[in-house]
Amino acid sequence: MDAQYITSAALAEQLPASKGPEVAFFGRSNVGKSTLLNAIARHKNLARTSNMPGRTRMANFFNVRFPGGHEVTMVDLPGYGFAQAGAATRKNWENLVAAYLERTNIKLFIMLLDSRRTLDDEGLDPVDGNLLNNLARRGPVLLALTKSDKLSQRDSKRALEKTVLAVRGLPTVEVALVSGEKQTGIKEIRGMLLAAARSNVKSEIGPD
Ligand SMILES: Nc1nc2c(ncn2[C@@H]2O[C@H](COP(=O)(O)OP(=O)(O)OP(=O)(O)O)[C@@H](O)[C@H]2O)c(=O)[nH]1
Ligand SMILES: [Mg+2]
Repeated sequence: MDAQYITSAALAEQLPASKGPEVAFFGRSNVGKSTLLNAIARHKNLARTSNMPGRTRMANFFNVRFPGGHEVTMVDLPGYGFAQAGAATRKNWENLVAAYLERTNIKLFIMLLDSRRTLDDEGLDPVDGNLLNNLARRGPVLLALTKSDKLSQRDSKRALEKTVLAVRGLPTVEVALVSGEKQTGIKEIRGMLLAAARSNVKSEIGPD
């Protein structure tokens, strides 16, 4: 598959017009969104990664094209929950995300959570929980537990089990362990992207 940067939007008004199926990536600052996007695209630097939380303040759009021509857009939404972010930054995030969620061409939400957090905490914290509920109401969600390479096999299994329990009331949510570093779960996500890309194919039977 082939991936290419299209454009970025800092404000709702800058969002590009909907064009074909999209897969949207959500998650806290520093959770590993850009790293995951790069791993999916087999590209070292498609989406910029950094050690500085809050680096990506824009929604970034990337076009993915599979052999055979099916296409899907990956959308890297700005990270949330950055402790030092002020009220204005938070408001801007809310506006941008609310405008983005108006789109009807989103086939799948991929929400990232740090696998170590889900291991420590009792359930999801309210900020993550609210976003997950909101996304799960709108469509299928893959809850991706990131940086699983930082946990032992035993602990990552526990993190997965705890998270599955925490979301058992949400039928549209699926949970998986991922690691951009170790390529865990990446093949499966590529498969989901291809399914989203294919969903765009118009039925050959029916009125024209
Ligand atoms: N060990 C390990 N480190 C990771 C993984 N994914 C990301 N990281 C590290 O976590 C830090 C943040 O990663 P990013 O991909 O930039 O995170 P982000 O979610 O895009 O962050 P913002 O754009 O600021 O919202 C970087 O130092 C990455 O190298 C992973 O799977 N394993
Ligand atoms: Mg990023």
